[in-house]
Amino acid sequence: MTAFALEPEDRKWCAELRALAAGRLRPLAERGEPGRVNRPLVAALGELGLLRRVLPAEGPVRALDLCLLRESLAQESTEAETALALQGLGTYPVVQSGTAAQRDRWLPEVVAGRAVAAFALSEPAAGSDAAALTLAAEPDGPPSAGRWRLTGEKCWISNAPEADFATVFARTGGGAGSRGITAFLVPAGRPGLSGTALDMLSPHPIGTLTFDGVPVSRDDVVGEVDRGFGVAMRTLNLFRPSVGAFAVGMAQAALDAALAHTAERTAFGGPLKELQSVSHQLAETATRIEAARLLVYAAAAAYDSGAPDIAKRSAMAKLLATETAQHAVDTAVQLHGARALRRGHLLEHLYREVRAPRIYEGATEVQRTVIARELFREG
Ligand code: COS
Repeated sequence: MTAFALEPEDRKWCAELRALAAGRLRPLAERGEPGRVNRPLVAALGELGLLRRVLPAEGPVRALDLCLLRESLAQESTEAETALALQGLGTYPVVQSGTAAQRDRWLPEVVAGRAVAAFALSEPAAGSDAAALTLAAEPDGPPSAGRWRLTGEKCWISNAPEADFATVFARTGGGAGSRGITAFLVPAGRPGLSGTALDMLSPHPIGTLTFDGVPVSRDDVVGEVDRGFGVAMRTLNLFRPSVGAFAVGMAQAALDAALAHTAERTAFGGPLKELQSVSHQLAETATRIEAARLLVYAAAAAYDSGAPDIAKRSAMAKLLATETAQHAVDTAVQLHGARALRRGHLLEHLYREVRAPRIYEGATEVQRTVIARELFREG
């Protein structure tokens, strides 16, 4: 990729992805139950080789691939997009910091679409302030035994409680705040682990996980004891631009719908698009989407080249793209009028989908904090 454009083969791949999403994935998504894990859809993402592209067997995860996948799928099926992204988010900590045994056990299952992953960081009293989490990992026996029991609750966890495993961040207590947190790979079915599905505005599966003395051992530790906060933050550095890509995909779908509608719908003696108040809104929206897309691609390319300022770029990309998508979808709804609010309309769906990304993986306000801190640190 140059600074300003995708390579022709990337553009071709995106077109293929959109066709796959429309032809193969959307029908499966439509048969799913809102708010529940759609296992046939996850299996299809595996069979089509898309999960392998997110989590390659060899070499690093490529942020630009992840972004192009998310943007392209989002244009045709947000359910397929999010199912793919959540496999990556829950599994990437293991790819990045896990042991060979953990990777051998779970990666083949995840990329085949047979195992469903979750990323369990947020708690009822620790969302934006992730370092305030209190899920307790209490020693179970002498320190040399390397065993703990997890007690507490995780909340607003995508794919919970149905996921087959979760990367869980718990307080082992070696230090205060971000210093005493450890990441554990916790498979479903461990004694004391339960959870409930939450009925949310956002259409994808989200739930709670309750830990009542759940046993974990040093074999389950992802990375180092007391160094789990870094595992979470490095995961978010990769995934935040890709949330931006998801948002860009939704924004583009909304703009496409608005272009088609305003060309076809007549009012006041002609097509809506001939009203300058309409065409200027479309022009403004398209310009903002293009700016967001470029920032997402730039952040992804910076990630892939190992740039030092990735936390800042990643935050900027997520911030601009998710806020832009909210504006784009809202504008498209307004240009469509009441028909867009009818349950089942594409824009009614996007209106629900577009809200959560401004909150999850770091709310817009958190991204501003990250950016400001980096600016002062650089200064
Ligand atoms: N990349 C790599 N390392 C990072 C990092 C990043 N983006 N952000 C923080 N760190 C590291 C710091 O370098 C520091 O390391 P040391 O302990 O080795 O010095 C450590 O993490 C603590 O950093 P900091 O003091 O900045 O942490 P804070 O508690 O102030 O928290 C924010 C920082 C607000 C940025 C963090 O809590 C956050 O990202 N919150 C949002 C959480 C989120 O996205 N939740 C969504 C869950 S997924 S839906």
